[in-house]
Amino acid sequence: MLYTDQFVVELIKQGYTHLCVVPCSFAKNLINASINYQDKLEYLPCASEAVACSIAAGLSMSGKKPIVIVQSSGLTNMGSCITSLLNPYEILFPIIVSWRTYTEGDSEIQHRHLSTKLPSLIEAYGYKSIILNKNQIEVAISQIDSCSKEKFICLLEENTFSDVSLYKENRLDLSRFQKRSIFLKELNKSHKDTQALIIGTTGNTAREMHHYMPSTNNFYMAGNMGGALSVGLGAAMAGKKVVVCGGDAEFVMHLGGLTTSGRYRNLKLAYIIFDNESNKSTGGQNTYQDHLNYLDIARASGIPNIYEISTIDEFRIYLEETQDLEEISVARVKCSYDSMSPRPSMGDIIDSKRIFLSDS
Ligand SMILES: Cc1ncc(C[n+]2csc(CCOP(=O)(O)OP(=O)(O)O)c2C)c(N)n1
Repeated sequence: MLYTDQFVVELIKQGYTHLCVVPCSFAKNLINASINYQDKLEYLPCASEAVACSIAAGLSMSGKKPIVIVQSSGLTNMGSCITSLLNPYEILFPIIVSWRTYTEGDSEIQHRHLSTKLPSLIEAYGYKSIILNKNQIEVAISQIDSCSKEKFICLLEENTFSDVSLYKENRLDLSRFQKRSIFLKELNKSHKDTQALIIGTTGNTAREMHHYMPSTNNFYMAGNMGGALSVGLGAAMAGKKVVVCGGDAEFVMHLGGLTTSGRYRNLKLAYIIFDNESNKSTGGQNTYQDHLNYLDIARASGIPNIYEISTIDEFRIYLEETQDLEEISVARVKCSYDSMSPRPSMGDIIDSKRIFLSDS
């Protein structure tokens, strides 16, 4: 295992300037150390992997030394940037991709395909993959350095880095907000015995829905981060009444889903952004999105009904008011989170697709 703090100090010594990151739980310790050292090596939390790659390209062409850190599913989001920007312009910088694994029967079905195909995807992009050395920092650093000279992408395996906790000043205090599970239980009450289709976004939101919303018609979208609203838009256009449960990191990943939705106001589509200010699913890293006004963005995208919620009483009023609404709405619910989110089984995740075929 690599000693994480020493690894980051070594990156600073080698002159690296920026880490462009979309979090992954496999890279949690490296990301925590990067956040802790951000005064020396700028930590750049990015809305999507495509954004991370483009920012790094801009930095690199301007003489800086960025590194991109993403997870395997995020490498697909970077495809256009890699093939149509990095390749033709010969822009080289280190890209570290956490290699998500899969064992048969595992519920993390979103990682099944790339768990074996990742090296061939990398090859199709015109790169070779190298597995980041887990034992010797000098070797690992020289592998990272080699990515600026040749077309290599570094694969990060689980347990490569030693444990690192965020410094106190980098930890979020969400104690003044109610947990997301409290709101989900309320949603379960208000939507049980209805035909509404409830779509849960990638990560802990869908998992918690499985646990706290046993009486509703739920679709658990394990992967495709950022796509929940667009899936909901499709279902609503097919005539369904839909509630989409999203998150603050998920909201920004494919923001175009919101701008597209705004064009179609007369649909029974409610989008609830559970804003816990963090990527809870990948270790609780701050999303650093204080600068965003989620509801102003929704309004400016053409969404006619907007709700700001931070208590369970406000949530109950919102649920009552929107019960028979036949227009798109967006609600932002300020919340904290439960420390544990039990996973649904693989069968429950895959079977949840049949909800789309039931009458509504
Ligand atoms: C394309 C892609 N990039 C990164 C991830 C890893 N990932 C899974 S959930 C998640 C964070 C989601 O954050 P948010 O939507 O705020 O919900 P929360 O985790 O707080 O429940 C991330 C980064 C992913 N699944 N897919």
